[in-house]
Amino acid sequence: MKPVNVAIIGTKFMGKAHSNAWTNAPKFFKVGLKPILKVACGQDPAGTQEFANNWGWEEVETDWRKVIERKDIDIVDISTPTYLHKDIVIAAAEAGKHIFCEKPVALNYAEAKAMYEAAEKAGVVHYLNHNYRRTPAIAYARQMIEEGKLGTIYHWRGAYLQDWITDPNFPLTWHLQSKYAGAGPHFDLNSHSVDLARYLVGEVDSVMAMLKTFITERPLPGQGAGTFKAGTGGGDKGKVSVDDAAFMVVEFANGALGSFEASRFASGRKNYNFFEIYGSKGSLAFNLERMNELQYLNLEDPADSQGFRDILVTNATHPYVGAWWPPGHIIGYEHEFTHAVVDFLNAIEKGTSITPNLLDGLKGMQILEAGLISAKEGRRVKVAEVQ
Ligand code: SOE
Repeated sequence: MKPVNVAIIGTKFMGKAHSNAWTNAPKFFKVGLKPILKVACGQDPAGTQEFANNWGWEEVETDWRKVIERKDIDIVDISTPTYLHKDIVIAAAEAGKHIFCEKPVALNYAEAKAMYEAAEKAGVVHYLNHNYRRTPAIAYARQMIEEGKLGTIYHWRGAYLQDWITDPNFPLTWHLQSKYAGAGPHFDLNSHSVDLARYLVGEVDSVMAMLKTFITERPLPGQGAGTFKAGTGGGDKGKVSVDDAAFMVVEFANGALGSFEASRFASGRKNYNFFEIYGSKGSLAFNLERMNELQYLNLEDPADSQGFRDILVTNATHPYVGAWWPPGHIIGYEHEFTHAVVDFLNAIEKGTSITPNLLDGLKGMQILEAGLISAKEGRRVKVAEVQ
């Protein structure tokens, strides 16, 4: 296995998920390239050192520009909050590094366009981490759709629901400020659902959306824009500048209709990434909180015994599963990231591209930005209006 040096920028939730994936990919899958966890970069020196010790990164750095300048780095993994994506991606591309970038792609369409163009110009492999495409049940859903099992698709019904900010005293972290996050669940969660809808149904032609912020002011965080620690700002509050919930209805280019619900105010729903697809020959339903299962209804089954069946997507013949455990020994969230790293390393080795990438990010952002315009102006917006 030829070694490739990886630098990771960002050491929080996604930094951990990605570190785990870089470590596990060559252990479970046959890959031609061996990722070397070379350098971890974070803003806080002590925290970054602890992160590096725990996950096996050889060195630490606190300035991402110094990481990009290093000649020995082949891959830059961007696990930072959204507002840093554009500058890091463009700098990494110009330095000829392959790019593994977290979602949502950027703060807006213009940034996403600049990022995509820089990566294409540099000829590097670029990947945007909409990890759910690599859930085996979802990859299998795509296979079933390609085999024609659903026939003509009529409806996409998607929902991505969470509840982690229902407490009005939850602090004003970076996720709740548009200058850091771009938007609320409309970008954080709808970006995932839009990516899955594009993957499974097709391109979106027009959008109507409504966004809502329920809690408009929140306690200032104790320290730094990204901390989850409770507010200690002596009662000071700041303005929430993103949505708390974002609902959209869309028409796909192929004529199907779709709906998307994204919310951080759905009490009891932790990471409820759900969709149903209805077609002329059958239907599919998926919920991430039961991620090893795919529900399938076949309209060719006899009417009296017809109904949704639960497919346990854990056979060696299902996508990615053969590398893990015997049938029925289920897998989890973190495996999606490992699958992404495997496909990314294979793309670099073979000199091919991988999806979703920065072009998918750009196309997804075009749909999300059409949603923002629709919500603001109260009208149906053609996706192509966003340029
Ligand atoms: C927080 O809302 C979050 O971590 C998202 O940012 C991720 O993309 C999603 O996979 C889980 O929830």
